[in-house]
Amino acid sequence: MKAVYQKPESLTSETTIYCPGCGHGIIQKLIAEVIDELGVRERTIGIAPVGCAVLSYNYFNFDVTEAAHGRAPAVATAIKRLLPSRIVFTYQGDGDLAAIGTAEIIHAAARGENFSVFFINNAVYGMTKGQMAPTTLEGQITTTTPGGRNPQIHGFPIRVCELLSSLDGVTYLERTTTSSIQGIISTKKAIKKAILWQMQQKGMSFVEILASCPTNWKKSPADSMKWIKETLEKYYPVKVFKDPGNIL
Ligand SMILES: Cc1ncc(C[n+]2csc(CCOP(=O)(O)OP(=O)(O)O)c2C)c(N)n1
Ligand code: SF4
Ligand SMILES: [Mg+2]
Repeated sequence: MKAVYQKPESLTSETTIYCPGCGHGIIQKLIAEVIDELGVRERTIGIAPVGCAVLSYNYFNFDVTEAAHGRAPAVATAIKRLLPSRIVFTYQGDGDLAAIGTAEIIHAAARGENFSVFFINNAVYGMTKGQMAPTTLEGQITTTTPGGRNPQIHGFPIRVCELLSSLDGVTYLERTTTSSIQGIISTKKAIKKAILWQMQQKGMSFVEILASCPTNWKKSPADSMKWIKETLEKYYPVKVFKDPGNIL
């Protein structure tokens, strides 16, 4: 019988801890499919974050190491410099990358480290029950901003791609979304481009992916997708900031 679907070899059979409708499950499957399609499973090393994706090493069927909160870019720097033939990526949430790990990512980007970053922006600290993240929108209600994020008190949300776009070390930079089938297809293309770009040793490849956290947003999975499209994408436009050209 013809198989119409198979679990990617780059995913284990482990059941994830992700809530129904969570963006992490979608994105990790896309990464696994890309690694399979490029035939690089045996030489891929992922760096897991602190956040809901902390147990990624149980889900990916290739080498994955853990890093202290926000320090994945430092770990990736060391691994890639010591083992340049490996495919190395960090997988980081907004709390991990844009709060506690801000200095790490900016300096790794400025140095033009030759690894890929998958930045999962769900606008909250998911794992710790939905506190305000640097990417939480103005007016967004979280457990630490019960009256809505107020820039006068909490500052303005950080647009990470726009911030990194001024750094010459980042040579491929794109923001994608998971709010629709088309968005998910584009996200997979961006993940593939990032890995291919790394293989050409052209500097840091960085993909920000807008993703859902239905549990902490207190929305159904379907309403979460709608909220990404109608609200999150307004502040964080889906866009190619630095284009490596047609490398797929
Ligand atoms: C040094 C340190 N500080 C704080 C924490 C608590 N902590 C765990 S996960 C997390 C935030 C995770 O948010 P994010 O990176 O956005 O990931 P998500 O769960 O949303 O995917 C924090 C603050 C920690 N584990 N270690
Ligand atoms: S809390 Fe949010 S980010 Fe964490 S697994 Fe659940 S839906 Fe995903
Ligand atoms: Mg988050």
